[in-house]
Amino acid sequence: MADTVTTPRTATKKQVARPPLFKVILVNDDFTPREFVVRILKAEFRMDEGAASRVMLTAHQKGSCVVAVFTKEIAETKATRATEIARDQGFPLLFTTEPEE
Ligand code: TYC
Repeated sequence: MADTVTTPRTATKKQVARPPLFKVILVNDDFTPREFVVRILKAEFRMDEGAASRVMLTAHQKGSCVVAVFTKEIAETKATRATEIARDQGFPLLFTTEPEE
């Protein structure tokens, strides 16, 4: 009896904890200069000129554009910070966040 070995009937799979991700979204407006949008994307989201210009143009033409994806707190911090920098310069530029499906 002491030697009885049992094998589990169900396979257990290791769950890797993956935090939910949030998108930072650039919202278009009619007032913020294109060059300023590109400058903020480069400075706050470490994008190069080409990537920043493409994201800016997509938001300009479609109304909004996903900038990047982060964990919740980082996405919110970056969106708030970038929006505040624009406010400080007198522009209504807005960055928002939303959960990734
Ligand atoms: N639409 C602005 C303009 O024509 C430029 C702009 C682009 C503003 C993207 C915001 O998220 C934005 N000057």
